[in-house]
Amino acid sequence: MKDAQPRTVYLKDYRVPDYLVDSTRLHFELQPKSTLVKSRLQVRRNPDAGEGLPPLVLDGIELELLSVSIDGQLVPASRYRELPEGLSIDVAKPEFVLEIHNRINPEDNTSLEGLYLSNGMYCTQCEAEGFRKITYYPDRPDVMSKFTTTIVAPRQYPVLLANGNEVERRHTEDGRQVVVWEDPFAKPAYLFALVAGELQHIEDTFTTASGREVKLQIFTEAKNIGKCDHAMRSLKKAMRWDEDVYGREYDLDIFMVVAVDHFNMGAMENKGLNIFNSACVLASPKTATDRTFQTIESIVGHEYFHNWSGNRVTCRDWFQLSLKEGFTVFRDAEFSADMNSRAVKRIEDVSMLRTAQFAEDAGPMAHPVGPDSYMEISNFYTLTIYEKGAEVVRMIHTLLGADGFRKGSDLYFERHDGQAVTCEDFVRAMEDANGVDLGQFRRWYSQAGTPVLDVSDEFDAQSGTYSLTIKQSCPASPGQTEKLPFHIPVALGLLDSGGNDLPLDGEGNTQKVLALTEAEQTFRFDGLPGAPLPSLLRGFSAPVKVNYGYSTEQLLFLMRSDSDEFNRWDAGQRLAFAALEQLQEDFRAGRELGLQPELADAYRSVLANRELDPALVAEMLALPSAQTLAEHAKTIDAEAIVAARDFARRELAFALKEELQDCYNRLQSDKAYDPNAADIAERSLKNACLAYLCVTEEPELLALAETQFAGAENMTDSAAALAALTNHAPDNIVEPALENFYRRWQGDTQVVELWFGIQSGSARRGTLEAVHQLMQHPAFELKNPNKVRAVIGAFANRNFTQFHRSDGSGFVFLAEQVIALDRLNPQVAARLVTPLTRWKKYTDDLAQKMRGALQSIMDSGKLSRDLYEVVSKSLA
Ligand code: 0A1
Ligand code: ZN
Repeated sequence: MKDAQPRTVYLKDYRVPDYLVDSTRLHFELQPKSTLVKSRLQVRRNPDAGEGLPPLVLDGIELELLSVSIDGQLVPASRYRELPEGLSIDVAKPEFVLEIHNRINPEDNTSLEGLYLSNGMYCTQCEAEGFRKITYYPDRPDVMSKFTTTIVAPRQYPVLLANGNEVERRHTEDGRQVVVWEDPFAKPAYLFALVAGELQHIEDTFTTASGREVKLQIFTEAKNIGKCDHAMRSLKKAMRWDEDVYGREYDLDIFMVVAVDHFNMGAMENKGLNIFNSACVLASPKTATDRTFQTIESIVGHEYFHNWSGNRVTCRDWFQLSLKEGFTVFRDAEFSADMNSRAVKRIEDVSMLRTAQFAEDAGPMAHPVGPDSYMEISNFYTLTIYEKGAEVVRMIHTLLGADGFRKGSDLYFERHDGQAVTCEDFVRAMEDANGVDLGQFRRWYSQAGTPVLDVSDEFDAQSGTYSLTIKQSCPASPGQTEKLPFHIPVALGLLDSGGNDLPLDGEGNTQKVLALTEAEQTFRFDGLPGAPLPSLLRGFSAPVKVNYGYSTEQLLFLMRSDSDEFNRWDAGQRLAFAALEQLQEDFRAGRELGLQPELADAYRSVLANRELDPALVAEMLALPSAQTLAEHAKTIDAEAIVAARDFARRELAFALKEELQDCYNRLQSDKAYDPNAADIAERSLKNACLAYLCVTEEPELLALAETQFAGAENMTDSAAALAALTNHAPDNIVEPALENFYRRWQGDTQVVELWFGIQSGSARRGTLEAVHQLMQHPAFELKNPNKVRAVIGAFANRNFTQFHRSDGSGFVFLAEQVIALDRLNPQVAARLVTPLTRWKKYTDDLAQKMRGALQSIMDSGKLSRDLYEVVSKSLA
C-alpha cells in the first residue's frame, strides 16, 4: 500500500522533467502471481531542465526489481537506490538506453490500479498514477513517449491487446502467444493499456470525413456478447458528432473498447483501447434500463472525445486535470443534448451539480477547478473538476457564442497538438482566437466555493425603466477566506404580464447575457410598458445560487409561461422547495402539517399539458431530493427533511390520484422496446406516475405495479415497478417479487447490481439489517467496486432515511465498511466515506455521531494515503 505519510504536492513546486523518454518498449510475460515486465526506454536529458546530469528518479510502487541496465551494461547496485516509492539511478551521459526488469503480482492487486485480474482477464488502469505499479517510470503526464508493447501469454488468453496497431503475432517455442502493438502517437504513461483474456468481440467500421476507414471493436466475455450493440451505435454517433461539431477526426486505424467487471470508475480513455466498467458499456433491452442506455451513450462519447481533449492534447500535471475532464464533460453533455432532449439533459446535470457538487464546494474537501495542492491525486477526480469544470467551459461557450468557441477550440487543438498543457493555455487559445480578455473570468479556476447572487429589482412606471441589481458573494472555503468577484454570465429574459418575452435591446433580442463582474451591479432596461417579471439565469448560465423574492404567484406564472424550459422547471422546484421548507419548520415546531394547495394545482396543470415533452413533465413532477434539501439547509435536520418530503409526496399522490392514473393509463404502450428519446420520455413519465400512485399504498394502485412487474418486456418498466413495490408494498408482495426477480436474473451481473441497489436504496427495505444481509449474499463481493456501490454506496447516498437513523448505527456501519475496504481498495474506500465528511452541517446529535464514526476510522490503524487525506481534512 502507498504510504500514508501526510505529504502534500503543490502546484508551485512544478518543475519540468529532468529527463525525457523518446520511446518506451514494454515486454510482458503474463503470469497471475508473477508477471515479468521488461522495459527499454530511450532516455534523454531535458534541454529545458538546466545544467548537469542529476540522478534519474523513476516512480515505482510494489515492484520487485530484478535488474537495471544502461546501454546494455548491468548497473551495479551501488549506482542506484531503491526509494520508498521509486528508484534513483546515477547518470553519466545525456542520452542512453535504460533497461529495467521487474516482477509484479496482478492476482493480488485488489487496488485495481496498475495491472490486475478481473474474472480471469488481465487489464490495466494507469490514470492517474497506476503505471508506477507496473514498472519504474517517470509517471507524470508531461513525459510523453512512443510506446511499443509486446505481450507474451499462455493459450488461455487468446486475445492480447494494447494501444495502437497490431504489428506482429507469433508463438514462442513453448507454445505461448506473442503479440506486438505499436502506438505511433507519443503519450504519457497514464494512457497506456493492456488487456489479455478469453474474449469475444463485435466489429464494425467507421469512415471518417476524410475517407479513412477505421475498424471498431468491442470486446467482452462470451456471455455478454449480445450486449454490445448499443455501445457500438453510440460510438459511431460520437465519432460523427465530433467531426460535425468540432472538426475532429479519429486518428488510428483501429478503435477498441473492452468491458471489465472490476473497475474503480466509469471508463478510461487509453489511446485506441478504451477500458470500460461493464456497467457503463453493456446493455440489452431485457437487462438494462433507459437510464443505463443513456449513460452508456454519454460515457462512450466522453471517452471517445478524450482522444482529442485529453490524448492528443494532454495535461502538463495533475493540477490541470479539469483541462481534459471539464472540457470533455462539456463535450459529452452537448453530445447527449443533441442526441436526446436538451432541456431534460440540462435539468439532470444541474440537479446533480446542485446537490452533490454544491455540497462538495461547501465541505472540507472543497477545492477550485484548478487546485493548487493535493495529498492523493485519486481523490481529485471530483464533481468540482468534472462537472463544475464543465460549467466553466460552458460559460466560455456562452460568452463567446458557438462560432467564437469553435474558433477557440480549433486554435487550441492546432496550437497544442502533441503537447502537455495547462488550463491557462486553454483559456488563452479562447482569448486569442476571439480577441477578448478573460482575465477576471480566470477566477473560476482559482477560487473554490459556490457564488451566491442576491437579486432585487425596481420599476419606475413613469419612465418605463426597469433596474435589476445583483450582488454577488462567495462563502469561504478551506484556505480561501476572501473571494474576489467572479465574471458571471447571467442569461436573462423579462416577461410581460401576458407571459411574453420582452425585447431587451433595439434589435429585438429577447434574451441577454448580462456580464456581472462587480460585487454589486445594476442593469437598466428602458422603455418597458409595465413592470416585467425576470427570468433569471436561464439555462443555468452559471454554477451559482440565485436568491430573488419570487412570490408563489410569480413562480406559478413562470412555470406556465417561461419560454426557457429549464427555468420553467426551476420555478417549479423553487415552489416545491418553499413548501418543503415550510413543512420542515412546522414539523420542528410540532405543528400539524399541511401542504399549500398551489403545489398540487401546479402539478395538475403540468400533468394536463400535452404540449410539454413527457420527460420534462416527469422532471417537473419530481420533488427536490432529500439530498438537495440537505445541501440547501443551513443546518441539516435529517428527521425534518424526511418528514416533510414524505408528507408532501403523500399529499400530492392523493390529491392527483386521478390525473396520475389517467396519465399512467394513457402512456401504456405495446410498442417494441427502443431506447429512443421519445419512447424514453414516455416511459419516464409513466413510471413517475406509477411511483407516485404507489405512495398511496392503496392495494388497487399497488396492483398496477404488480401487473407491470409481471408483464414487463423491458428492464425499465420491470425495475421501476419493482422499486415502487419495494418502497411501498407490504412484505407479502415485495418478498416474492424480489425473489422472482433474483431467480430470473441471477446469471446477469448488471441486473443483480440493480437488484442490490433497489433494496439498499429503499427506506423500507434497505434497513441496516437488510443491508448486512445483502453483504452476506453470494453475489456480493467486497473486492468488486460495483457491488460495493450497489449495496453500501446506495445505502449511504440514496437511503437518506435509514442512513441517518438517529441512533447513528448507519454511520458506524459505513465506518466499518470503509476500514475493511481500505485494505483492499483505497480509491473506493476514500470515495465511499464522503457522506460522513459533511458532519459539521448536521444538527448536533447526528453531527457528533458522524464525527465519532470518522474518528473511529482515523483510530483504526494505518490508513491508505487516499483515505487519510479525506478523513484528516474532514476532522480538521
Ligand atoms: N479519465 C477517466 C476517469 C478515470 C480516472 C481514474 C481512473 O482510475 C483511477 C479511471 C478512470 C474519465 O474521465 O473517463
Ligand atoms: Zn474523462
